[in-house]
Amino acid sequence: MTGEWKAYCTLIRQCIPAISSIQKRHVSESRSFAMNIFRGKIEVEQVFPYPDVLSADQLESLQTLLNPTEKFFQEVNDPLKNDAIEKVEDATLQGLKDLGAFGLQVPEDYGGLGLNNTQYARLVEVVGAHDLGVGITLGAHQSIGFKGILLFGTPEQKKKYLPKLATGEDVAAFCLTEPSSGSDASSIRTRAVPSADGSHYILNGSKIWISNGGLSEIFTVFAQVPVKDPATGETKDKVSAFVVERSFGGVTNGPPEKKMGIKASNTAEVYFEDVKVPKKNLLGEVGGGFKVAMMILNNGRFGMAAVLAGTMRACITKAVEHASTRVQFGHKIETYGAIQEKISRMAMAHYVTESMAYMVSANMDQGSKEFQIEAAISKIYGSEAAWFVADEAIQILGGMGYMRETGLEKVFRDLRIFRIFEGTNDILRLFVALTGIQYAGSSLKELQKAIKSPAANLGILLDAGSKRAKRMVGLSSGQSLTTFAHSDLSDCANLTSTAIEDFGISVEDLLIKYGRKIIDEQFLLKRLADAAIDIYAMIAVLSRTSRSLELGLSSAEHESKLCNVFIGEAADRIKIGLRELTSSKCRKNFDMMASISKDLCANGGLVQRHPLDK
Ligand code: MYA
Repeated sequence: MTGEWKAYCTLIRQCIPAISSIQKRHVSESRSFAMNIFRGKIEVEQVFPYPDVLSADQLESLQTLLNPTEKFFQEVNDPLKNDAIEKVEDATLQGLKDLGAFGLQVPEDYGGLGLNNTQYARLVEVVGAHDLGVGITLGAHQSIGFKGILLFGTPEQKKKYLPKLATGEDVAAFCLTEPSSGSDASSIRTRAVPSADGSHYILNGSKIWISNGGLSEIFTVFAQVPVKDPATGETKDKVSAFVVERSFGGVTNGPPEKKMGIKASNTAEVYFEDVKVPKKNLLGEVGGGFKVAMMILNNGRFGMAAVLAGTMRACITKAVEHASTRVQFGHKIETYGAIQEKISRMAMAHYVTESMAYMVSANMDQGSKEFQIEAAISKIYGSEAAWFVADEAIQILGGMGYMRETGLEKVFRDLRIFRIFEGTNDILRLFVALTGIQYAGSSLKELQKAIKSPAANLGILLDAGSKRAKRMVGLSSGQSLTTFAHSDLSDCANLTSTAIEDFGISVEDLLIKYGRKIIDEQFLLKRLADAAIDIYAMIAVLSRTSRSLELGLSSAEHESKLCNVFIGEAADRIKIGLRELTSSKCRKNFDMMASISKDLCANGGLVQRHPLDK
């Protein structure tokens, strides 16, 4: 053993108790690309080749839905009117129901359109291009409102509820958030206690900011339920999920909230007062409600990326239309570099979002169970990219962009919430970083076991040792994406491979340095998440562009330009971000920022004296 390798083994041994506590459960080998980059490993199964899941028949049936949906949004739906009256016009709502838009993923047997995730993504893109207020009405209903019944419902629950939900006769809502429980979802106070005869639960509590709260007949409600631990005999409250009907009695709602955007969608408080919920309306297992909530949210998040890809497409069309007709200083503004940079960056942001949305939806359709990091990344990236694109579109249109009639002003207001709901981007960044770190921690634990009995685990040790040794002398571990990517993109493939390797090393170093305490290092976790997001963006565009080149698509050359610029810049961003994880200058700044923030909070606002004050 070399001295450095010995030192490494010692470090691993020292930090194992800490790593064990991060890794709360056994994490089996994952096929998820995003999960594996935390181990510095390139797992291509879900990303190369770019997944193509739709059969010719599925594509054809999708097309037969796309045309009428597009026509409906162009001819019937009036987004500015919906926004002004703060509801979706009744005729529009009925039209959407007639189109089947309330039951896109409900199996045909229950009266829905039976679309898979990829088909759903393509249809909601159309909605996103026209009216996000309508999108939230439809999304809150099916993306989260009754998704629990689809995922976890018993055959009886499905039979009872899905047909009316699919037609839109019944509208659904997802009731998780409470006044004292937002991001900290497991801290809800709404409670359901079993009745004396055990036939039902009595539900009490209130939920806030519930999309469709004032329109719904069916609610997926999360509540604390006393659960006895069979091992200890101790009773503790655990979150459980229920399907609650308004008709049970005791369910009421507040008035529609006044919001910045998505005004056409209904948002209201929902109150549950001594609601008798039959036992058979439990969704999933007693005490298993937190996982039910998380799975519903995981399953819905890719839809946001898809819907927002549609929004970006529409914003870009408006911006390009203006740039190619508006003349200033004697030339069309599209000829100026300042505008060209904006348009190309908007196109890249859209390309990444679209590539992510369809990669995640395809992985889900292929039966992957591990897409939670990817789905969270697509939501974070999509919501920030759409904000950027709408902002730049307004900037390109100038004064015209600021006017309500152009439609961008509404889009901008509508978009703001996407960085907040379905998990704030801040909390999702922590989720991405910590979930990945937990997975990486499990591989270090394996290594520690191997160190204890080296003879039996020579393979693991040699592999880890040789990777480490190669890194120490500045050599790559040898994993490369060049064999998977199109040969025209080998530079991009190399940059992506290097980024993954550097990322894995950074995660390992952080784990060794901080152990369990990494959980409290949010300045670092944010940077780690940003790098993970960029890496997933890189792989999504690398894979998609490779496919376009392979197929000889007419847009392949253009896509190749998007891919090259995006990956080149992302690689630089990652280097900077990873350097910040170990930089003492950055550490000083993080500490100082923590202190600045404390000063403000203690002072109730800004601390410095006004420049005019003596
Ligand atoms: S709905 C409200 C949205 N609310 C949220 O998203 C809440 C955000 N908070 C959380 O997600 C959790 O509380 C966090 C964890 C992540 C902070 N997948 O100790 P823990 C497991 C699988 O870390 P906490 C809305 O906005 C974890 O591994 N598992 O938990 C409507 C652990 O397992 P184990 C997960 O610190 C908007 C256990 O849980 C996940 O308490 C309307 C405990 O973990 C996960 N994600 O918090 C939108 N997270 O014990 C409309 C945790 O086994 C939709 N775990 O180790 C529009 C869509 C557009 C479509 C348009 C259609 C037209």
